[in-house]
Amino acid sequence: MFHLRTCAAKLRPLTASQTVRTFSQNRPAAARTFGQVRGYTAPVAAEPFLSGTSSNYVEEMYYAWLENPKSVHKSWDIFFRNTNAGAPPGTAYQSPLPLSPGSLSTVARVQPLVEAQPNVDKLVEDHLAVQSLIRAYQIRGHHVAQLDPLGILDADLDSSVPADIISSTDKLDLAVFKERLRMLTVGGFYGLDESDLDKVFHLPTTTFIGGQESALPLREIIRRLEMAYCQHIGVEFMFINDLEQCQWIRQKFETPGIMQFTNEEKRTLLARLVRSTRFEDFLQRKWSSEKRFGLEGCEVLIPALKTIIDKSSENGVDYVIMGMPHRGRLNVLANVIRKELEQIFCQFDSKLEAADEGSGDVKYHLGMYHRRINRVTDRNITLSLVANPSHLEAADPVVMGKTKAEQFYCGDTEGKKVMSILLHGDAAFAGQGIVYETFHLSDLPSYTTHGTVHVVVNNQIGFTTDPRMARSSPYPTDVARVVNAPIFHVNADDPEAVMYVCKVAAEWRSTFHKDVVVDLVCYRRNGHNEMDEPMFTQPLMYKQIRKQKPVLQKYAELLVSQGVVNQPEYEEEISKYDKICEEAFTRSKDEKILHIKHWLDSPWPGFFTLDGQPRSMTCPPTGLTEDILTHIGNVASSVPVENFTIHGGLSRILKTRGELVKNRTVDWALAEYMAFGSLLKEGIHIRLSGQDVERGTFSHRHHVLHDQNVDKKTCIPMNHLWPNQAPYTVCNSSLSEYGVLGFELGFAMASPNALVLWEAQFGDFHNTAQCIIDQFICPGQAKWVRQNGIVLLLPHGMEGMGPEHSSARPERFLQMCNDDPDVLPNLEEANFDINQLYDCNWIVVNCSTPGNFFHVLRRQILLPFRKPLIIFTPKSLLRHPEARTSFDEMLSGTHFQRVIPEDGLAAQNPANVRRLLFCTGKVYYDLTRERKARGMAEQVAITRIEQLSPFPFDLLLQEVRKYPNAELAWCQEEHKNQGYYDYVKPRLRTTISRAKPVWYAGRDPAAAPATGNKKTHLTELQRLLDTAFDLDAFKNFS
Ligand SMILES: Cc1ncc(C[n+]2csc(CCOP(=O)(O)OP(=O)(O)O)c2C)c(N)n1
Ligand SMILES: [Mg+2]
Repeated sequence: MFHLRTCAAKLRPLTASQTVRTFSQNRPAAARTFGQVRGYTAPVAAEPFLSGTSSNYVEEMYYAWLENPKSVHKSWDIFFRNTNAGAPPGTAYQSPLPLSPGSLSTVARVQPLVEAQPNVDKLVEDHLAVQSLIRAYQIRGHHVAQLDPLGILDADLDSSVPADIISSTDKLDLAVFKERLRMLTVGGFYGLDESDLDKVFHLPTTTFIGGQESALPLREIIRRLEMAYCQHIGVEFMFINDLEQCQWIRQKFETPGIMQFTNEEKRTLLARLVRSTRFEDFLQRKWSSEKRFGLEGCEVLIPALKTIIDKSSENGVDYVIMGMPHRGRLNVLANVIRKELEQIFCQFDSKLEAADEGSGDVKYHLGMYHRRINRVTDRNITLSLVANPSHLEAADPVVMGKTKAEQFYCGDTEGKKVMSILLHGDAAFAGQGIVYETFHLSDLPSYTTHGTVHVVVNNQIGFTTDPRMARSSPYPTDVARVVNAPIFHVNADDPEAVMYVCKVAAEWRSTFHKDVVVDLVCYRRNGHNEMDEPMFTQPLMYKQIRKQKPVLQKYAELLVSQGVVNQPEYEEEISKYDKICEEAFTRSKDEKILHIKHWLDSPWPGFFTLDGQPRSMTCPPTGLTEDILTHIGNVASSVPVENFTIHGGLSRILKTRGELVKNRTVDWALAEYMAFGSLLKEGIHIRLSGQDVERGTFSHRHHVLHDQNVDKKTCIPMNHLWPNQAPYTVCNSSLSEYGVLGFELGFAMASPNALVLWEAQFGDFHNTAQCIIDQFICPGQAKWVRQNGIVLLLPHGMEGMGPEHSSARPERFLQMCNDDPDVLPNLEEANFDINQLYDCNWIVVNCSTPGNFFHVLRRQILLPFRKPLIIFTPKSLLRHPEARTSFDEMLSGTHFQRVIPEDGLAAQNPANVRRLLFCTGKVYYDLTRERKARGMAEQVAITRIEQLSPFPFDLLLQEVRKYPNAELAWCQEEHKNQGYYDYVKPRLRTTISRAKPVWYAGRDPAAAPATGNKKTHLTELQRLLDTAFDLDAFKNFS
């Protein structure tokens, strides 16, 4: 009786047809399940015809019925159906039919009770409850997983405990499982009670906890969910909007027994932990007072990265580009990228001199590039760690851009061969907005790298700041949810759990080509650096840390206890690596000089000579033949021949372009077209990126034509210029400056044979990308001996549009130029102009003509080296009728003019010239208009400085000498404390050996870049023009 009722209770939630299918396939499993519930104690004495001795018989009947309901007598069939459907005790049984053929009423009497079953509601409710319970674990299980090796914060700042799956905050106490079970059931959240624990429930298709079984007792369901979601791995993924992806993850974490490692794998893991741990120990022993930002407390990072790389290599990746902050960087260089140890150790020697040009950087910022065989997969693998500044997370978009470029150059359109891994600190990952900007690039067609694996060294502290004061989100990784990236939190003191999530992360990336995050919840054994005292600020945490056994020791003990290794083998592994370190240390003493070049993250093979020098120190002329100019001009003014409806307004613009070509002239847009189109012909890839660049903020460019009737039907004529031309990429970016400029800088790092341009919507917006400019573009070569030819197009000009859209802040770029204002260089030197360019940290220009803009873009590629190029570009000049250039100034033999000298009446009779005005950019047109209006063409000469930096001392000296009787003045439309004045004035004075004053005609100093009042703007302009042409203006100052 007792036992049978157990059967009935267990059967209840299943329908006969379902059980037949499942149980007949898995008879042994079913039998095992059956056995587990024998102890069930529900009151079941209600079936009058059953006794304890008949239970075996009933059980047999039951199995037979499961196999085939027709194989048992009809009365048994009805009985099992009824009990299965939840018939209350005593009602499931109905007497067999009489032997004589029955009347109709008899037949009616033996109809199964199922349809009329009163407990159907309960049955459905229980089933739904179990499904909800499973879902609750999938969604919130990570909140109760044991993630924190210290058992203090548990990585999850959301202190509320999910009412449906947890009862205690003491997550390290294994007894919690029992307690949770009790809370779940007794008065629990889902209306289940303790008596339901041994009932068997059919599992939904959205779980894999059943393994081969499709039904399990509730107790086992909960146990398995606990195993999958509440141990050392916390999986956050249920926010992902894609069912297939969710199923994939569930399968990876729920399938019973899926987390298995061979002994070989365990030994490899131990060996990697040995290296990681002993490397830091070695540095600590040798240089105990040096900052190295050691990995102690997260030693598992090294095997974690190696696992990601191994698995990715196995899946076809042969180039991994990495970016990481300070923490554990030396260890990664040594043990992941395999930089020679002596090269690392000699960085600690303060007596070594630097061998290369440049000022260098501290050892924990340097990059690296290395090609080797992956020992696990036996495949070639190239690893590159991008050099980075101190600014945390700033390298993220740079790594992405470099990855995109490497994918582009090897035709890897799906990211199967090249991938990136980004490492983060917990505080920085949560705090820095650039992380968010970078995530938003991850799925954009022209920016995607088809998935990045993010690894967070979550030591639960940022310098001295507790996470509770450092972020508002429960986890430091919540930012990744925005792109539906799964997040695997893992207790870093469980190396096997870490290895498992790293494998899954790599598989995820190679399956779905989307970002994924591994959150290594660990601790920081020392202070922020090795000199810091952490007890000042985190006393309790550090008391716990002092008690914490190192992970290597814990894991070694585990493997010894499992018999996977023995103690001598383990000790041998340690002394082997210690010996390697000692030998390298001895060799490092032979190093006489430091070579920063050894730390280059992006070599450009073939571009330089073998010893890293430019192949020449000349630059060919940048002009083109008339045919080429005409051909590009024609294409630039064309529309697709067939089936393409172009906007009427645009066709007028293109027609006007056609007219310009016919007249052999170019405006700004056409000049840019000519430069791009010709470089594409020469095999140079061009990539123009930024907000709204396809059309151009000022609607002048129109590089992408849109069919007016068909969505997404576009044409990029630039890509149809020449047979076998290089591809042209023009892409509207997300509304980000920091992220996108960083990305383009990274793209430009990969190859010298591409013109990579970033255009700001208005020049001043570059200030939200200041970190990329200050930390990478300006000093990049000096710090990391790495050249970069990125071009910044910064719309600039005082046009009465208010303070925000006027200034690209030229003063900032000029202030950061490395040429000496007080020293006149040797102007007689051969190739003075090229040498000057070679020595500068970046080139700053403000072109006043389209033709010069064309030349400077082409020069950027024809130079035998690469320097960043900052161009202040015009707004109103884009359509100014005088801002045109004839083909004649762009033909073969012509070149970029660093200075455009006066060529009017004043130049014909220079001795009569009373004033030589120097200026740059658009104000030139205001000045010439005013000069004309005042009839002063003979008295005032106007010379344009087109290349501000490096400063064209040579050409300007010629200009000054030409006008011996002229006083000199610098004229700018910007305010005096802004613009170019502070840069130009001392250099002009140096040019003339301080023989004359250099006067100023321009706006007064101001806090804002421009007035918001149109009238004031015009008054200021008139005033500066008055000063420029008032020949007595400076009399009283002389
Ligand atoms: C953008 C930026 N702001 C501030 C700092 C100064 N700083 C250096 S390390 C650090 C704490 C970083 O904490 P976390 O990201 O958790 O990395 P951890 O040092 O703990 O590995 C801070 C604030 C910096 N390097 N970069
Ligand atoms: Mg931290």
